[in-house]
Amino acid sequence: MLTLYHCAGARSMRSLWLLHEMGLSFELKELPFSMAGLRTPEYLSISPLGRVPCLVDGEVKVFESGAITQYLCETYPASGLGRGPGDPERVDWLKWLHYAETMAVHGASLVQQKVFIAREERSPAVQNFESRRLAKAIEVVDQHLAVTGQDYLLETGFSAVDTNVGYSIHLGQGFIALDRWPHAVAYYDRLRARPAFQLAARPAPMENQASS
Ligand SMILES: N[C@@H](CCC(=O)N[C@@H](CS)C(=O)NCC(=O)O)C(=O)O
Repeated sequence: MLTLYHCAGARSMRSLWLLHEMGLSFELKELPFSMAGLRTPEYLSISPLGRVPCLVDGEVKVFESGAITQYLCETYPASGLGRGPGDPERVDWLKWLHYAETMAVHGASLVQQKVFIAREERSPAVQNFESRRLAKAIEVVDQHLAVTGQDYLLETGFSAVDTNVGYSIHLGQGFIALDRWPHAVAYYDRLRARPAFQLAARPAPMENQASS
């Protein structure tokens, strides 16, 4: 049985979205997004920094959302959402998988700057800098889609890397209006229309919530 540790709206949404896209059955443990919720001895034994996501598959414990994407695609290949060694799209698949995190660090920094850090300690300079770097990162996706004319990141269509990059755009659009990038807007709309995205974006039902 697969178990995913998740906080609503966090990077674990990538893994939740992918699990739904793959049609795998899993148990969802939703944790409160707080020090108390994430730094319990039980959770730290699974995820050493006490962050989400973390996936447990029998004896296997995987943290890092990119690694979870790769693990799921390689261990449960039937969905066809991965691109393994030897596949002509392997390098592009890996590139976008890791690029997703390059994008997300700017969004995460903005979450800290605009939500978690005490008002008097927030820095307009850091907020400006991170916003500009996030904008550049979104522009790269927009330009890729414009030049290739593709609906998704890979030529052959939707794949797991769209869940990783798609989440980063989902996070980023909370801080930056996307309207200057029409191809990124169309891409985000396409992703949002997917039932699996909608399942991952909604709050977890009570019976799926972890007791800790
Ligand atoms: N690179 C990691 C980042 C994990 C991460 O920082 N997750 C955030 C949520 S988006 C978290 O758990 N934050 C809680 C904390 O830092 O205490 C991944 O992609 O899984």
